[in-house]
Amino acid sequence: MKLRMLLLFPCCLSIFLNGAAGRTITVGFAQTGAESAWRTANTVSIRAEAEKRGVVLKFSDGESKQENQIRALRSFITQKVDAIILAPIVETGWEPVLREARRAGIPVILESRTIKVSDDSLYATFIGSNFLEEGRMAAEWLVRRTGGKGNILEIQGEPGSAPANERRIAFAQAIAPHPGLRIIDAQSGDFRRSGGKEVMEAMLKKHGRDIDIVYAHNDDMGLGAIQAIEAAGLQPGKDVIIVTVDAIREGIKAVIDGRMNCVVECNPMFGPKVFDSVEKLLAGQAVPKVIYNHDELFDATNAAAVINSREY
Ligand code: GZL
Repeated sequence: MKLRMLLLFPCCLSIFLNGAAGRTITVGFAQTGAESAWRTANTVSIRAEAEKRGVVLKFSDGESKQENQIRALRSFITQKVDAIILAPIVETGWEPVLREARRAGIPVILESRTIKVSDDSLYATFIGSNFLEEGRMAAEWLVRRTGGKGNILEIQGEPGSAPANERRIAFAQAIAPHPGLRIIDAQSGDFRRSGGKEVMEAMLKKHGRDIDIVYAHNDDMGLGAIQAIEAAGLQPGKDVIIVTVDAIREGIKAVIDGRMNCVVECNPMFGPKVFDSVEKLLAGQAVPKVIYNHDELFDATNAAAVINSREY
């Protein structure tokens, strides 16, 4: 009877053959660290979904260092986990350890950041936002708001990370047709609130009132920049236009209060999508190479209407 049932339903057969039927699966999760409120929310979403699905999650905090993440992946391979989730801090340097995972037959799901590899079969899928689209959305909002004029300070994310690289590239491309909008300086704040504050303090000393606009690659750095702008006796949102990415609740609140002007969403709450992909892969089913989350944009016209419904 059982074999006939399995032959009738291939998906059951593949789950049975994969041994996933009824067995508790173990997943290794190499997180970047806890650099921002966005990251904290992302970790909460993935941990909660693992709990909900009865998955044993082995969590590693990379403390913002790639070598820690590579060490964690090697440990997961030794422990023979069923799947690996990786939030790659930077885009490059992953091929050797991903080849080891492939040799061990362990699928790797990238979440929240992409990588550059010569062979994209080294990972099963990327789940996260389209950072190029986010950079374009931020730039196009700014063009509309400023009429294409103003000096921009860019406060960038972690050097070498996909979101920092792509938010920079797409933003620059989108403002290029408007020569009145000029990036007069740029520096990394590492996606950290303290980094945004320190960069803003230094740039106010260097450029004074020549800075009309701040484009920060995430809300945390934008919120840090606000602290420095206010400490300098200026009004963020008025004397300096602030455009950021993430749309954490505190960022949307700053838009409502007029201290920031535009936040492009980058939703971190995709734990369910991650584990849907894990389950499909372990059942021998194909998953798309890229699974993009949908991102909105919030400014003074719509921030108040959405803040109470925000998950993070
Ligand atoms: C985006 C994510 C970025 C966020 C930052 O998917 O990797 O890293 O925009 C976070 O807030 O630190």
